[in-house]
Amino acid sequence: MSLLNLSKDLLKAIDIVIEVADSRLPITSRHPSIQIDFKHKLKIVIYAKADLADLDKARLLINKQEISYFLTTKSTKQRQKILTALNDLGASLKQRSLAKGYKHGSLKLLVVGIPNVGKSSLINWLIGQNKAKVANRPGITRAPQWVRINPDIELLDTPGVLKHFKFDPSKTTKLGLVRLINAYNIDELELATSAIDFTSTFYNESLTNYLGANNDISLESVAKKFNYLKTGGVYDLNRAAKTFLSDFESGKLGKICLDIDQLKSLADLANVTD
Ligand SMILES: Nc1nc2c(ncn2[C@@H]2O[C@H](COP(=O)(O)OP(=O)(O)OP(=O)(O)O)[C@@H](O)[C@H]2O)c(=O)[nH]1
Ligand SMILES: [Mg+2]
Repeated sequence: MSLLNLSKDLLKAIDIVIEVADSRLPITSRHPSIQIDFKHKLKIVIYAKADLADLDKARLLINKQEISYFLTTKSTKQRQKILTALNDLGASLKQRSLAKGYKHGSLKLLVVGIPNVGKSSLINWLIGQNKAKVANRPGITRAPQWVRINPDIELLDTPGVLKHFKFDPSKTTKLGLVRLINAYNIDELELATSAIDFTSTFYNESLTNYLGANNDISLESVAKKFNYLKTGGVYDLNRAAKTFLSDFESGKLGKICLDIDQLKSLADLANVTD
């Protein structure tokens, strides 16, 4: 049984697996077991939320051996290109089946990925209608649901499943920062401090623009910027943390690549192998 508890017959019927990941986390948002669970299926990786990502960095971090696309469902610009690619793949699979002597019905695609990466949004974007339920928190799609794109292609939307995986703390923080896991057990002040540290290390200019040039880089400066005061005149750091996390996640600090630290590891690796 695969991680999604799909039946063997259903799995057998699937022609292509579309793994959805987040463009801001091209490494960390990849599902830990999809490579193993679907190793014999044709796979496409869609890096969604490209409108929020520092794509120059993100593109350096992906596996070039895979068929992959960066896209945003906030614009229809790339929709036709993706539909054409799916149709072409479908046509070649159909031809292969016919050559082997059996009939191939409509192309069946399985959409999988960790929670909240944008699986249902991608499906709605492809069909041009809001059929799959979408919201900005993990756990929205509860059960697999078939959606037809056109007479030739059907998609199976699935819930983001991550139950049995334990990530190391740095990965949990990264996923929590872009709301791909519920970060309830991570302290909000701690998470916001990580967001500030990350931004000041890798996107310092954006942070300075956000805070105003004369402010220190701290949560207190965020509270100052918004004039968040508690009774007694002390800065309300919890409120500042909430605002900063929301602004960070929604792109108000600019386009980011949260796996940017992995570029250094790649560069180190290149130096070793040189
Ligand atoms: N900015 C931006 N937001 C997006 C994009 N795609 C999806 N979102 C937002 O991401 C959030 C999650 O989207 P969903 O489509 O519900 O994600 P999901 O992977 O189906 O989530 P689960 O069903 O909970 O696993 C929603 O708030 C979407 O509006 C995108 O390309 N750009
Ligand atoms: Mg969903």
